[in-house]
Amino acid sequence: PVKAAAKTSTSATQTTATVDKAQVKAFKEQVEKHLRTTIGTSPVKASKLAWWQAVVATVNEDIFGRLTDTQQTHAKNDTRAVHYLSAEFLMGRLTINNLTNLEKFDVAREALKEFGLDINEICEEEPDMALGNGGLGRLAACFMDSLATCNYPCVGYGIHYENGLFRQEIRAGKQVERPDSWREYGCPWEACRPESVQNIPLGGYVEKQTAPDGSQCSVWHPSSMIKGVPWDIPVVGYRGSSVAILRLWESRSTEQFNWDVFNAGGYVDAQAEKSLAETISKVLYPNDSTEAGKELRLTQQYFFCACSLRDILRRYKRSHHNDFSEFAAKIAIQLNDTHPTIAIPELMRLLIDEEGLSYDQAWDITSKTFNYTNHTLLPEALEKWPVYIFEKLLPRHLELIYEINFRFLNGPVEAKWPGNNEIKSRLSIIEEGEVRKVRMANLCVITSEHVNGVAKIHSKLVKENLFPDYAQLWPNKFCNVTNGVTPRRWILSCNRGLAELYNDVAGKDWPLDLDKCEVLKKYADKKEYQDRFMKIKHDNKVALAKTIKELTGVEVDPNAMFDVQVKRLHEYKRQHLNLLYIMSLYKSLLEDPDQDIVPQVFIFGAKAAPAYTLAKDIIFAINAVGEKINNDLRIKGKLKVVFLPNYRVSLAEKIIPAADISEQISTAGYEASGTSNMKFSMNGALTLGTMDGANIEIVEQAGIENNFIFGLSVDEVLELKPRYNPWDYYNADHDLKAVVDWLDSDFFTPGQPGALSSIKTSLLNNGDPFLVLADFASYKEAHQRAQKLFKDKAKWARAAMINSATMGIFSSDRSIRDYAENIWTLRSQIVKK
Ligand code: NBX
Repeated sequence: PVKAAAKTSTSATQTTATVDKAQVKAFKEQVEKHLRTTIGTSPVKASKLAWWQAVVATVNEDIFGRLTDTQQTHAKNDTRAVHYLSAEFLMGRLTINNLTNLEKFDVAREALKEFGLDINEICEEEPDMALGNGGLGRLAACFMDSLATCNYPCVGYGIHYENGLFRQEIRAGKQVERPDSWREYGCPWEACRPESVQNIPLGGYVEKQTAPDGSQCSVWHPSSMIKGVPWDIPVVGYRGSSVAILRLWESRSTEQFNWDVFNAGGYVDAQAEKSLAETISKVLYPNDSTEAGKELRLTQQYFFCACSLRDILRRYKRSHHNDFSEFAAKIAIQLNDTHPTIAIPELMRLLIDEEGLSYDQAWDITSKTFNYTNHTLLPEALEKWPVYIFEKLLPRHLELIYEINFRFLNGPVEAKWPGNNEIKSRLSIIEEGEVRKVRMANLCVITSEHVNGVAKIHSKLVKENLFPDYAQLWPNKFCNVTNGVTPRRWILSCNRGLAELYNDVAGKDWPLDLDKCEVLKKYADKKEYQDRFMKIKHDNKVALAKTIKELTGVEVDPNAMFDVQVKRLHEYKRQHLNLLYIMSLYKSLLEDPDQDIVPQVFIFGAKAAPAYTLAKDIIFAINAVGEKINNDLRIKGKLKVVFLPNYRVSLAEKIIPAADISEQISTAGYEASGTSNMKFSMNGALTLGTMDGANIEIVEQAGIENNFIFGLSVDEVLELKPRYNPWDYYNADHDLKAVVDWLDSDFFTPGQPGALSSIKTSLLNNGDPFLVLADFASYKEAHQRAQKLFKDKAKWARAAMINSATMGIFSSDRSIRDYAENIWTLRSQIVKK
């Protein structure tokens, strides 16, 4: 049984809106009905988990009706639809978001209050759906919200991982990974769809056959079959517009699975292989920037693409039978990075081998269907699969890839650059060498109608630096769609105080048209509004301070400046630059404890890929430095450093609304876009960052004078890089030298000298690949500007308000409309009730 909540949790999440009594009563009755008849308990006995499940069952009653309406409307009109293929969807929790989008949050809150329950506490029972690593996966989730809200016919396709991104624990300052079994007790949002199960062939060999007319054809004899079971998660558009579907595939073994082995008496072997089939959707690979080249990973990619394409073909054939002439007019497929690239040869194979089309017909359709979004320029992140893995798993697909490549090199490339073998080897899908490899990005570019980057600067670099030869061949193929984030989750649901302020100044439609928020600029000089804005921020900081205390035991002062860096841990994101600055600040405080500095709390959250040793060392260093600083009485609490374990979507929702400073400090040219930068700015944090990714567009909107920009530009980085020597910076800057050397001592790790040395080694002996030392002085200076402004409450409030007010273009609705207009040529469809 759940005790009555002493008081409803934080003031930051309260609204004063009056709530319709009859609706509250009805919601209450529904929850109680579900508690008894769906969950099988009663109000006196129910655990918090049971209450949450009953709330979900109640909300689902609303959702499923709208889902049917949406699907019927689209089927009736035979609408063109986009199919968003992504190996990751980082959905987070759905309850508050769905209630918000159905405009039932206040009703639900009041109803639960009448049971003596706090809605926020009940919703804490929901596990995060963490089926993604970071920005790329979260972008897919924001896009689903916008697709549904803007009424675009769509399906999201992905993998139903049994285990999402690992749960991070911090033990003795170090990251420890634990499995994340998010649906151990079932997920009440999802529905299994046995009627749409698919069987996917794998392995085996290709037999060449000669047809009676003398032509050659290939027959694939796979060695096994895997069953793909779809799970549907409804995605509710804001104000109940349409309900989109996210369909995630779970792998199971089929009865056919290695039947031969089974019959030959290999009972045990067959069972072992059965578990192999079920391994495919077991776990999300936790790397956010490198490809290990693992067979299982390629199998995952192929598995979900093959299931999704069969699903798409099945639906197409329902209204078009075997006439494929309309296929490209009805179906757009977006590839979220190269992870679903194998869908390209799979569509070719289905059309040729299963549907009987010619190669040319199949290519014509395929090359009009796909589009590709690039999310990274990091060379180590560009997927390349050894040819021998393809030979083993997907021999027929390899054959088709060779054919696509042959026709490309001898067609357009030969026509443009006759006899130029150097260009051919650069543009080839196959990389020659000791281990021959398939370059997935090349296959994407060759096949896709459009290739886009995710921020202006990134798209420019994709075109000019990553694919310059392709850009010469097809200049119009390359375009930009700047990322966005959904204001429903990232303002309305997570910052109710700010949402109410916008309701008051901009009217209630701002979540559908974020440009409306710009009116707040008019109030940015008015004390009354500045006070209100900063009171909202303060309340959010009080709430976060409580969370920090619960999670880390560290006490922080909500009046201090909250400086936040939350994102995956990577050298290019430069958490260690932040750390070096904190150390230098600490050092100066030790030298002069009475100096008048702004009290500051540095807040970190970051997961490191389990095999990324230096990233893990940086996490350890942040914790070690924090431990020392937080317990040093000499500095009188002026400085605190906290590392919040297990950073994830639901934690971001608590952190972002409470930030004063948003650290976006990647080496210019390396962060494709960034998306938390947008969320922070919307919630009134000032960006302290480099001219990289979407930071550039953020300051274009909010004004460079309202943010703290520092460091080398993209051009300066490109110019410096070849002649860069970190020792020059180290030797020239006393302060920098002192903090770098500090890493070598045992000052922060008593009894363990050298425990932080790997960071120094990477900065000096390994060449400091991300120019941390080159940007240090400029970074320090930006922090000084930030401190100075923070002391002037009115000026700070004004800058924060202008940031929040000018983020309209970073609504993911704008991004989705850009895709719909420029890439998918997709029209929205009003759903009939
Ligand atoms: O995609 C991120 C970029 O780093 C961000 O700059 C960008 O804003 C965001 C959305 O466009 N990339 C990213 O998150 N990549 C991955 O998570 C990833 C996952 C698996 C993998 C490679 C990269 N094999």
